Amino acid sequence: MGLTIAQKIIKDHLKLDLSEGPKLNQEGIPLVGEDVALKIDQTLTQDATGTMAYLEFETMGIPRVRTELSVAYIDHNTLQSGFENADDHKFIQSMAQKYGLYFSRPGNGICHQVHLERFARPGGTLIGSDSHTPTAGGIGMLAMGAGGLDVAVAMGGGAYHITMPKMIRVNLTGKLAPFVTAKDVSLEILRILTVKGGVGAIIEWGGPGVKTLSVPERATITNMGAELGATTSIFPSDEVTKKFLESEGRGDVFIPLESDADAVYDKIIDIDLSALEPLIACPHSPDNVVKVSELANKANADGTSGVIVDQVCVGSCTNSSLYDMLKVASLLKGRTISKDVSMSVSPGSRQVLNKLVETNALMDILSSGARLLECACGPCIGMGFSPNSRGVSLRTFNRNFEGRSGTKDAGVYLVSPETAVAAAITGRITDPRTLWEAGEIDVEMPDAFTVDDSAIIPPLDPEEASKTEIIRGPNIKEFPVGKPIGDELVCELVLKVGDNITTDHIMPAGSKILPYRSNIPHLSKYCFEVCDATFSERAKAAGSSIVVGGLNYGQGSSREHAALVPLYLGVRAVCAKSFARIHVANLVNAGILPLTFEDPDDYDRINQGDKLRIVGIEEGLKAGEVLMIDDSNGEEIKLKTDLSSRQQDIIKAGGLLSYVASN
Ligand code: MIC
Ligand code: SF4
Repeated sequence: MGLTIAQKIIKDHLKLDLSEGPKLNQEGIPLVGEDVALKIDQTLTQDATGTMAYLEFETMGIPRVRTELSVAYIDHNTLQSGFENADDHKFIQSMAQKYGLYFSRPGNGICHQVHLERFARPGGTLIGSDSHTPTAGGIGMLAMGAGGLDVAVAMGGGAYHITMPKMIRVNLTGKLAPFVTAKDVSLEILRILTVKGGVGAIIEWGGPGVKTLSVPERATITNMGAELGATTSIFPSDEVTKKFLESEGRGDVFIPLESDADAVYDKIIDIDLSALEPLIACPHSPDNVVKVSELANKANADGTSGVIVDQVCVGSCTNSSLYDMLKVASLLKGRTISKDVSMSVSPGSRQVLNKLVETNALMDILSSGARLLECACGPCIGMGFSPNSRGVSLRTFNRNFEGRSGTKDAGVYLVSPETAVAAAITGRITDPRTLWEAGEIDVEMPDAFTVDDSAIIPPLDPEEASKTEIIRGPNIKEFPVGKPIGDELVCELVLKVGDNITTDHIMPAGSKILPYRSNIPHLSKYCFEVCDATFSERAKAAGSSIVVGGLNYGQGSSREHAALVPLYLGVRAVCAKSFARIHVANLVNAGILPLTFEDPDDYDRINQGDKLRIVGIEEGLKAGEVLMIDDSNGEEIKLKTDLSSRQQDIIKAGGLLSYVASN
């Protein structure tokens, strides 16, 4: 039996504990569902999760990172409306200097875009404290999003543990038609699989259509694999990859990589690129996908058609490559955007911005009336440029969760750059194919990029590094540490929520809250604010509590704050119908017990405010089953605990930090 691309990389990076497994098949590949320890070649952090990750790394007492390379990026918290973010930047820079990391300065670009350009390599492993780390799968790297603590452990040379995923293959045939893009491929797979469809799987893209897609286009697709809940997504490494690496002056790291012809997949999906149309994800979920033409033809009260648009944003780690920006410039050339639309453009990196300047394409963007924003996440995470009240915002981004833009009642739609520009010009959702002829988009990609790494500070040599003083601002507060779970938990059901709760619900972001990512007591005031503004106070008053959720609980971001803040507020367990991968790992790392209903209908038998008891935990962890007794009505409910033996030990120790300390 042949191997998939991901299986080949996993096989090369297995850290085998021969006494304890994992169970392997004949080809030496772990069986699906086994706990797999992987050697990690590279790590990345961004600033919104990085401050906490470095505080955690510091407690491990390791003198220098033990990876091939680790990079600390500043790209999320770049709006410095007080001292907090600037202090965190200085803290992270001093940590990078002391511990041997590269430091990418604020303004140098979004971590995923810069990493693809300057560091990612085919065949390697990467984890990042950001859920869109799989962007590097576009270059054939096995790249995964993880909680900050997992990244800290990997920086220290420790393994990264995943549950061995299933393999989903997407076969691409044909070629994208003009004005249909890689973003539409992402939206199509979201339409097919939904935001839960990738959980427990690696998505491998293959077939003859692959060679028609450039590396940045592939990266748009692997980037949005995060929205499917997939462990990661990956493309082969081929001639296109080689050319991209050469254009970055990094041809030496190229290796060819493809799946074997007889590789076995758990599921195969076929997509004919030629048959796709421009697509759009409607509020408030990335899988709420319809054809752009449907909304373009929708009748308005005034007799016109096309949903009226207030705001258009181009950028984010999904669509901010030079290719995307040149397309935008080409379509805006000689045109003016609608007077009723406010448009922002944020190039993904300084390399992209510099090229826009060199080629004069930036003039075409600016002359149209669009606003140029910094090379950073910006509006994608509510760091400025929030829409007007009840505004309709079309974004080339990857998430449109309620409230994420910073305006609770805004309606955010996800689109390609082409569809975004069409709406900016007409002021309505418009199918770009009705505005332009095929030949009208004129983009010439350079053979070589102008490489300028002056905003990336390389690691110091070990002696110099060890003299570095860590700079700590007053906003850095202690983070909570979990308690050993014990045999019985007595707790109040403080919050019962429905399906697809995102980490943006649990721990919102945005420009007002993000500066407090290293200040858990302050952050805690906003926990679950989107669902119930009284949550924080009630959880604190309850002392020991449990949260109950529906399917796919904790989807979205990798922020471990969505576990650390509930921990701080006294949450000891979360019981859901099912969990998203990174969040459940973060709960375990924090020492919060994740539980699932043996019978999902039992979700309806418990109510907010109930006094609950979870009993027999010590034995139950091993058996995979515990009993919950509702002391409010005497009901007994069977719950599952699907934890590897390592995770059981972490929970018993009261979280990963205590577990690492005792090992
Ligand atoms: C996001 O897109 O939600 C973020 C902000 O990049 C997060 C990380 C964070 O919350 O800091 C992510 O995707 O992991
Ligand atoms: Fe930044 Fe948005 Fe990408 Fe998250 S999804 S890394 S906030 S650009």
